Amino acid sequence: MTITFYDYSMAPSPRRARIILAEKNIAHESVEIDMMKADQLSESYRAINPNCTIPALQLDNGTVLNDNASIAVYLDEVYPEPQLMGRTPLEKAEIASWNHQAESELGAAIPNALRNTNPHMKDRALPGPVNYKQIPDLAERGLTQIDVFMAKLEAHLEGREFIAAGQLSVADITTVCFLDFCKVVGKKVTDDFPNIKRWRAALAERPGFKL
Ligand SMILES: N[C@@H](CCC(=O)N[C@@H](CS)C(=O)NCC(=O)O)C(=O)O
Repeated sequence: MTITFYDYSMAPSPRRARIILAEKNIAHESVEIDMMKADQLSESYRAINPNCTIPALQLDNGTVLNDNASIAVYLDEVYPEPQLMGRTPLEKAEIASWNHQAESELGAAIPNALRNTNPHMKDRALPGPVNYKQIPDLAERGLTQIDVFMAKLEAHLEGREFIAAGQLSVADITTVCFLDFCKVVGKKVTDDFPNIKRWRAALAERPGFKL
């Protein structure tokens, strides 16, 4: 049995795991779960990942890891080169902190901005098996949060090649995936953010980030 990666090429969350698989050069098969056809809510995918979210990773022993948090931890332990979550306690702490900030401040802001007004996402304000009503005010707050995060990241990247611990890490991967996806809500990295542009351009040279 091989490792099977449940992916959706258009979405930012599976891209995070896709880049980790590429950076570590891990052999796997990919299965596309087409969100445009609501495949993530199908009975067959629900049996794999009851959270109805993408990504999921089925290991060669059949175990399914059903979110980025578990996939990143598992892959970094079992395929330690390159180490993407830090080696020393302080490196691990710094990377975890920035990964969390990227998820909770940027990653959460984009779906809030996207899903709370879009008529195609009526009652789908949050991913997952439960339907939630839209709250339009959250869309406005999400757009503001994106601006605030970009300003914080710009200041943080002054004089830094990577976001945390002086090395490529999941913090860079998470942040790139969500920053690139900001275009869906009309936000992009402008010339006002030279440090973010420099950091993003350097990462673009890595094959995994072209995926
Ligand atoms: N905590 C999850 C969140 C994943 C997530 O929200 N994925 C989105 C795609 S970017 C999804 O599956 N959405 C399903 C939906 O909108 O119904 C993780 O990062 O693994």
